[in-house]
Amino acid sequence: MAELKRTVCAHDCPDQCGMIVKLENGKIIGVDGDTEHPITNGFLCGKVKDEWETVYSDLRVKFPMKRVGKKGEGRFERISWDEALKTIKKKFHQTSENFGSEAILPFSYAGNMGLLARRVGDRFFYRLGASRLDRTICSTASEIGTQSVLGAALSPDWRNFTKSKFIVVWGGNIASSNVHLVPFFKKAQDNGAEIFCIDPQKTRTAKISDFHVPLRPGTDTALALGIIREIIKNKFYDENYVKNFTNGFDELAEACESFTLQKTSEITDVYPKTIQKIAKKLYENQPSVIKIGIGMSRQLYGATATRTILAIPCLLGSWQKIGGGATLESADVFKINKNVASREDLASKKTRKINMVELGKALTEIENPPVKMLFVWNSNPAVVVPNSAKVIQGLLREDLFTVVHERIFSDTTKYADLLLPSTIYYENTDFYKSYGHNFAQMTNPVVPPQFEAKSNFELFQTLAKLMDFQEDCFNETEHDLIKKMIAPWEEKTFDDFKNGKCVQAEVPNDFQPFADGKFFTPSGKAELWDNSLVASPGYKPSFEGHESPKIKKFPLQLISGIAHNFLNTSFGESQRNRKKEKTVLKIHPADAKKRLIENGDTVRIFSENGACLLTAELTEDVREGLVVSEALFWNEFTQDGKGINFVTSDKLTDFGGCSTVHANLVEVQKFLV
Ligand SMILES: Nc1nc2c(c(=O)[nH]1)N[C@H]1C(S)=C(S)[C@@H](COP(=O)(O)OP(=O)(O)OC[C@H]3O[C@@H](n4cnc5c(=O)[nH]c(N)nc54)[C@H](O)[C@@H]3O)O[C@H]1N2
Ligand SMILES: Nc1nc2c(c(=O)[nH]1)N[C@H]1C(S)=C(S)[C@@H](COP(=O)(O)OP(=O)(O)OC[C@H]3O[C@@H](n4cnc5c(=O)[nH]c(N)nc54)[C@H](O)[C@@H]3O)O[C@H]1N2
Ligand code: SF4
Ligand SMILES: [Mo]
Repeated sequence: MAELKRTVCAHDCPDQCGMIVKLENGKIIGVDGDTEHPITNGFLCGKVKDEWETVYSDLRVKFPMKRVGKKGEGRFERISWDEALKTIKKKFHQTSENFGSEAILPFSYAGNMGLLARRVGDRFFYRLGASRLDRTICSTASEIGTQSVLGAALSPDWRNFTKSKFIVVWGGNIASSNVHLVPFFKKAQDNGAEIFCIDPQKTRTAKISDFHVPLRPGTDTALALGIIREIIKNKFYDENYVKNFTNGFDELAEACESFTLQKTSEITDVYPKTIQKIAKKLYENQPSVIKIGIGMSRQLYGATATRTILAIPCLLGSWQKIGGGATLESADVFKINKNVASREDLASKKTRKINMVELGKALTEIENPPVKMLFVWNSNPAVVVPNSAKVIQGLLREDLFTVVHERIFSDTTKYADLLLPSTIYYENTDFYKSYGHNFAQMTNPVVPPQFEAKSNFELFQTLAKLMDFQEDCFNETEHDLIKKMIAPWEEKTFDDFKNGKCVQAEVPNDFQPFADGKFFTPSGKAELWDNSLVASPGYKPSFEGHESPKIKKFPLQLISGIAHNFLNTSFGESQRNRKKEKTVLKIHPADAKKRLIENGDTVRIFSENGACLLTAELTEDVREGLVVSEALFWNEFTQDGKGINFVTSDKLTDFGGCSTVHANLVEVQKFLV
């Protein structure tokens, strides 16, 4: 008899789908989208449909293991949990005694988005006195840009967008990265709304849009200022809203004054008429909404670009109509007490912070103390971190002791001295809040942990006991901690979550943040210009852009946006998914011709930083001067063992210390064997 159970897709995806899992004799036999989840609406993306098979497969790390081969070879021998834990304890003590506890570096990101899975490691490492990790690889530029204008990351309910009349998708490839937002936009389109897509490449999203605006990478601030100038010049802005609910209008008006249609067009390569058209449609076809991608902010001035774009709905007052405004992230709609999980108060001193984007440098350059022990979970740094050559050089160090807690054998596990088996989300109790929509959900295990796997939660509670940490929190169960985290909810309690159904944040169905003009900045107003968090929204040419002196030597701009059939590196383990993706470099035929490159040729792409081999795909989907390689193929499955992050740099954004994986000047040449 088949049995149905609920769970949540734990991948790092804003859709955070509710899932219905089908079991027979206690074993998973299939999954589907939850029809009762208003955003999932009964369908899952193609990536996740077969992922449950991994639960029972040999791709999994099933038991604790120790390295028997050379670092990087990936040869291991099974050991007991008891032996693994004793080794870890000894290494923690030895490292702390010989080099100080800051020689230990925790490294994790978002392999599993459960709040417990992501956060419980923090309390353990605070208590241990380890170095801290600044988790900046994805969205810190976008977040700081948002905070500076709005003071909170809030989104209108996605269902409102069926009522939108004009939609701009700005620097986000939602047809791949946010597939459950698309049906709401499509419905609007069916009702007559137009979708404009502002993206240097003709993505899947551009192809389902009515109009594609292929601007030059890194010039969004200039484009936004050009649009703002049109809005102000033509008095398209909402005078009342601006007067009552915003600060900095005069300064913004002055700053955009020089961004004439002509100048904006020269910088962005967008026709003056298109700039006028966007401004006019945003004003006339209200409710108008701008969907801002996170990807776009991984340019050198990504925080400034995000904040400048966000000034537009504040000028138009477009938040006021259902389906208007902007949508980026929704994290602040949930009243969650994260501190009870992270527990910074357990740290006896403030230890140094290491930016995760600079892992390569941290492992090869820093002293006092050098990193001697690396503890990785929930992440695949051998692939996801830019400047891979440095990262791998560090991971190969004989004097570095690396522990990796993973669900599958990955590129990173190859460098582990000690490998620990992690559960897969079907096996966990956890709590999930979307970062895109307004629903949260708790999960109960669908099946028990398979083999000898431990969840992140269980691992860190076990390690705390091993290290004799006496604080009460290390005896908490998952339910104890979830109850504490959701305590600030006013109307909902643990009982509302425990059956695993999705629960809406405490906002109405047709939630429109900022409709009432209430912003969450210190002044309570939308800050169009304030520079206390992010410098004033002025355009600066990017050192990795078309106005850089470097362009002579490296004339092409590389973007390595997301792949449709992977989720970062997840699903790269699946042959089925790998077959659907290609390790190609998309290049415009004119750029290929100049380099005597033909379709299907092996090419070498290189930057100041490093190089890798890809197969050329000649296509007009990328503009001249742009090349695109979709991320993130595992190093193992590339032609030369090098993924695209061997080319990208560890430069950081203007604010937020975020990665700049979409900002790279490169050159490409035919590879002759
Ligand atoms: N299928 C799939 N879905 C995913 C992921 C995945 O790997 N695969 N990853 C998940 C994660 S972790 C995240 S953070 C999100 C990311 O979701 P997105 O933000 O949609 O992803 P990106 O592809 O990084 O960037 C979006 C677009 O920005 C464009 N872009 C780059 N530079 C610029 C620029 O200067 N200006 C403008 N206007 N556009 C620019 C790129 O061409 C790209 O099409 O997706 C999540 N969903
Ligand atoms: N060039 C380039 N680089 C990029 C990007 C890009 O667009 N271009 N995107 C960047 C972005 S947006 C992000 S968010 C990062 C993503 O960086 P990561 O978060 O590191 O990437 P993932 O591949 O999502 O997940 C990492 C690993 O977590 C493991 N995992 C899953 N569940 C669990 C669990 O419960 N416990 C443990 N211990 N492990 C688990 C998975 O098996 C997987 O190997 O990459 C960044 N790197
Ligand atoms: S990866 Fe995203 S779209 Fe796919 S099932 Fe998971 S949450 Fe849904
Ligand atoms: Mo991300």
